Amino acid sequence: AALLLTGMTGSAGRRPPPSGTTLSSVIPAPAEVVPAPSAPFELTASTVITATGAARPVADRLAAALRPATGFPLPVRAAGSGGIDLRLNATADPWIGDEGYRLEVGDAGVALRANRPAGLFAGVQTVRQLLPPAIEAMSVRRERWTIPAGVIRDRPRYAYRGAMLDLARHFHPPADVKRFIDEISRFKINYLHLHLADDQGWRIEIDGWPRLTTVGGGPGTGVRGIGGGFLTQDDYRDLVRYAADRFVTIVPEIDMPGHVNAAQVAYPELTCDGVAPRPRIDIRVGYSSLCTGKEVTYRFAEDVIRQLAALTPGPYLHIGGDEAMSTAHPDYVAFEQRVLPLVARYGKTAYGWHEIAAAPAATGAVIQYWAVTRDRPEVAAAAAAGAKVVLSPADRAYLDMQYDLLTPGGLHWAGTIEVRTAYDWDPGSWARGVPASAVLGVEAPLWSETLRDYGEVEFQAFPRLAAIAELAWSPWSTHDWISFRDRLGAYGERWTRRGVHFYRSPQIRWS
Ligand code: TNX
Repeated sequence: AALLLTGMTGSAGRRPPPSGTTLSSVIPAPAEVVPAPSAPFELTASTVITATGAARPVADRLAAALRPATGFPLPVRAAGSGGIDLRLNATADPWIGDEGYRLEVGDAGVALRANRPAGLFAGVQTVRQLLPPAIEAMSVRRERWTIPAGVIRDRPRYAYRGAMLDLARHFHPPADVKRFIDEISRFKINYLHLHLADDQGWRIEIDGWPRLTTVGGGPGTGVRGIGGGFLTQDDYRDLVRYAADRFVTIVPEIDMPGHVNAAQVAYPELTCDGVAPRPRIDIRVGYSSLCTGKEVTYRFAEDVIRQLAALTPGPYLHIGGDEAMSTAHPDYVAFEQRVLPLVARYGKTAYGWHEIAAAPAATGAVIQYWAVTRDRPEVAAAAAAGAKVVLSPADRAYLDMQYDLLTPGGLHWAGTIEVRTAYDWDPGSWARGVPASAVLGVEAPLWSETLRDYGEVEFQAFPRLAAIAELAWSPWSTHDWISFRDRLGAYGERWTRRGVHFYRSPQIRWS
């Protein structure tokens, strides 16, 4: 089947790959890698990229990614040979599914095959990592642009591979969210959860409730004028489109019934006594609650859910539910029993932090497990009754935890999380009583109490997000700290070339 491997003799000795990049250098680790002992493929000034139909936009994106550093024209054509060929439905390989791909590289060409465009996009991310790190340069570099020969067959372990950005505690403008989408999509992350409202700020325009953003779009936990802002619904639609072009689905979250102080400052009728609380800029949690006995609460919740559902092409709508310490337990359960079904009424699957497992209606929901303990019997019970679980244990997956007590940003209430701690755990067997079959995926949340600018977002997210992405994509059989550590060390140069402000963990030998 190795159709493209024509150069088995001769040239291999004279034309070694110029970088240390091998077929096994990729993050997240592919499911199957079979290197070939032949010469690599070499991208040249005459290389053509070929694709038709729905493969075409993915091919265009690949060409655009490879042009700046190579300086080659890399035209995208319907037909041709000897170049990089992207094709859909050309393999009768159900194993790769909707998001997997098959990549074959020989000195005579590169063939990327998938069943769906999402699979081609994933394969393109692999191709980019197989080229020398200089491919990330913004201007032309002289380099041997080789791709090591062999075959990769790949598909994700989990359907849900997520990152979360908290826009409430500090607002981050759409341009920064887009840069974040660019970075996460390279690691085959396919969901971006946006935490759009909290005690300190409300960041998404809602028709009929204008004060949510005009009053609630303030500084959050920011100081000296930073931290404020909000997304109009048009901004939001534009982000949804931008993400979709990179096969990332946005998951909106409005946190209820706790974490609502900003909404109550704007609309005092959402409190039980009708008195507006003071705006909050501190980082405490657990003090606010919607008034679960008032009908206006449910009109508010329904307006928000209906509008977010209409803005969301993806399947999930997150309604928070965490740390409702100021809501009496029976009121909390009653609230969730009314609000969880509202999400379904507007055509979405409800998604919430693991506390929602206390409500019987959560059996139809996705539950986000953030506990630092591995024992949450109520989550196990909900999973047994049909709920799906996304793993985000705070002591492993929280990107806002400090790396160690000396690193500048972040908090440490769930401990410190060095790269190895973020990497060395198995989401498939983490939460006791939650069977592997109930695990929908893994998400790395980035809360933003301390994040004043995008550089600080990058510093908290990278390199740990690469570790979480590998847990979410790669089969457990590939899990290997030494291998990951070495691949990550080599990846560092790519972040450096892109100007990504990542944490140079002392656990890693950076290139
Ligand atoms: C807890 S964990 C929160 C957030 C904070 C975060 C800070 C969870 C679901 N809620 O409100 O931002 O800790 O690490």
